[in-house]
Amino acid sequence: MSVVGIDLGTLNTVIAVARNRGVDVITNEVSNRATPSLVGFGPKTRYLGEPAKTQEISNLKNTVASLKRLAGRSIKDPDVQIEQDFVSAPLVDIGGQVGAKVTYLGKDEHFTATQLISMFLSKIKATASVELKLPVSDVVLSVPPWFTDAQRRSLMDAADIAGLKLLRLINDTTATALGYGITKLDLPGPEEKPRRVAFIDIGHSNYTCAIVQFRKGELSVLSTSYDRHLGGRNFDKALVDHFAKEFKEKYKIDIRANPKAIVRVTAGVEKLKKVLSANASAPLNIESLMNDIDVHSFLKREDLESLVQPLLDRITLPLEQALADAKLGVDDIDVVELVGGCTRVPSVKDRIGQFFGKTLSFTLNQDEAVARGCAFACAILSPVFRVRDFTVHDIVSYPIEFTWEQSPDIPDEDTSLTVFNKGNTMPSTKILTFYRKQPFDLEARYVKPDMLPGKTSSWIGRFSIKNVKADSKDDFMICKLKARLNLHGILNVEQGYIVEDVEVDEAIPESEGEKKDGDVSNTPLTQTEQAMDTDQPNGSAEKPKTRKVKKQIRKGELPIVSTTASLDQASKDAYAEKENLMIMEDKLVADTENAKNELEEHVYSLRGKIDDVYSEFASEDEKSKLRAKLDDTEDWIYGDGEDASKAAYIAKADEIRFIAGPIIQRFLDKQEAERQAIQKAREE
Ligand code: ATP
Ligand code: K
Ligand code: MG
Repeated sequence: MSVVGIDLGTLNTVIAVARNRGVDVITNEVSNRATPSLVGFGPKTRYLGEPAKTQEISNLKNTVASLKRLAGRSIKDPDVQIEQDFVSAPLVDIGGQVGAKVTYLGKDEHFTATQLISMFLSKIKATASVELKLPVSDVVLSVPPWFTDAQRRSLMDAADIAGLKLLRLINDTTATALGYGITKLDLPGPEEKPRRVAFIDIGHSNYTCAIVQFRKGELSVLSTSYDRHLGGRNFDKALVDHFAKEFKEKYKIDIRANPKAIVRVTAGVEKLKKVLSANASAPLNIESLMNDIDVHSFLKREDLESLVQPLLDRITLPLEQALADAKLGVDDIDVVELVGGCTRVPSVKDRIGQFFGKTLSFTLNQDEAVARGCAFACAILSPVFRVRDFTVHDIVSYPIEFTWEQSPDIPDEDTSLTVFNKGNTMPSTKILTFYRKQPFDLEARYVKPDMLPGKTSSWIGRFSIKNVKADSKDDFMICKLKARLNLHGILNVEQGYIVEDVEVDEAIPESEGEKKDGDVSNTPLTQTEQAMDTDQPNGSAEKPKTRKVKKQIRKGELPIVSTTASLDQASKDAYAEKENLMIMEDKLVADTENAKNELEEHVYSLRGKIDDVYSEFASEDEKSKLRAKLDDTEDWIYGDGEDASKAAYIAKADEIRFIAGPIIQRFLDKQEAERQAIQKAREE
């Protein structure tokens, strides 16, 4: 079983794998260490990853980018409108979820964002299993820390549809921090001052800062802040705008009116931007951009800096926010680690360096740190792998509350309670207590819609608690509900049960009078308590003193029916079936293409060898028959056989083999005879 971490980036996806020697990044079918996060659709097949990039310019209407940023979003969301600027296929509404409209196999098709991501993940899974020569199932996938419940559930469903077992959705910067911490041998001990590191990741679309505290064997995220719309693509856009204006004046062409030209200029400026990270000026040359016009220009680094000034001005805000949330000052930060492609821009580095007033650190691989961290996280969770113990305490990004209808029997009962607060540790479990005589519903939602991306709905889920009734004495049932913000950062009411009060003997604890952690309610009727994820150790060996106390004894389960943003099992199964069908169709197309290429190669190589190495092993008659067959086959490949089936190509190859086989055999027999003669001579 393999242990795989995936950084699903807006632009590029990186796959890392944990092996006994450590974590390695693996290469794809064209030996790249990152795969374009793109899916495309064609008349015969899908294009996933690299082929989608190769086909992009000629297939704009059917190519979908920004995959993860579409997860769990709605077409009405202004954020999705922003995304449409970066996605060449038209985005559409599919039953409340955003998706893309494409032409595939000659037909109009609508695919939801979840489906599109699952297609891409299927490809990543195949890439990994080819490289590892092992089936791939267990994975850890990264997400921006600001992803909501619905966005996370969309990714989980996508992984599920792709046949992946998602062991954890981990926040990008937390993965980076894990990769940093687990490989450091010099972290402070439990009594020493912890090491505090600011991790800053600026990628293609997204900017995150996390302040993380390290001690030997553990990390705690203290704060996370972000600008959800700041990354390399915004730099590219500023440059495209600049050149669009310039080309209009200089060449009288309007690239805005030509989607292909925009994409080519975007690719050109991305390259130019990278060159400017290491050089004072750089050229931009594009042949036949529009109306047969070649464009030539260049840019100086200071021109770039003035064009992106408004973007640079946004860099400090998240840093201030991160420090404020962590209640720290710049001097409390020991190390500032930068990752993500956009942190290579010198002016970006300058701004960050000025803010912290210290030398920036680049000890992590900027492109691969997130994927490597994911692979470590997967290794920690995988049953087949042993790694050094390392505990990760992440935090809650948005406050979550439960609401419910007031019980008819309890007139002064509160009807809402904030159960998880921003900055609380995650994962986390809280037990909620309700006194009820009839079934009831809980609704979970984000408390502050303003904090959420775009116009995301604050609704998280509805949980119907069944089988509640008055007990034998017509009294309330004491209902306990286990609400958990789990390892993936999603919320569930995982369990419900009833308890009864009874009197029991209890040992008197030594730490009397401590306030129970996590008790966030002051109402007597509805309250939460921090559940223990592990048992408390009992240090004392002496016979403990006891006293009579009221205790709650568990009396039976309460069924819960949950409605969340996750797909139901039937829909997931249907999507998985459809995905498998598409994988098979793609494979058949690829196999057919291979059979055709092999046939073509066979024709060319035989034609060369008839008059060369095979010449002395064939009669003139055989030679002319074979030549005629090869000519026929070639005509067929470029004529009727242009678009034939795999079986047809194989049949043609067999026909050739029927004539060429005996000739080749004679050649091989002679070679073998010579080899044996040499060996015999040597032995004598
Ligand atoms: P995100 O994290 O936002 O989802 P991502 O992980 O795909 O996206 P990265 O791979 O970290 O993004 O970074 C890609 C961005 O970094 C691109 O905009 C790319 O142009 C930019 N970039 C890469 N190398 C350089 C460089 N040398 N100079 C400037 N920019 C660069
Ligand atoms: K990446
Ligand atoms: Mg990234």
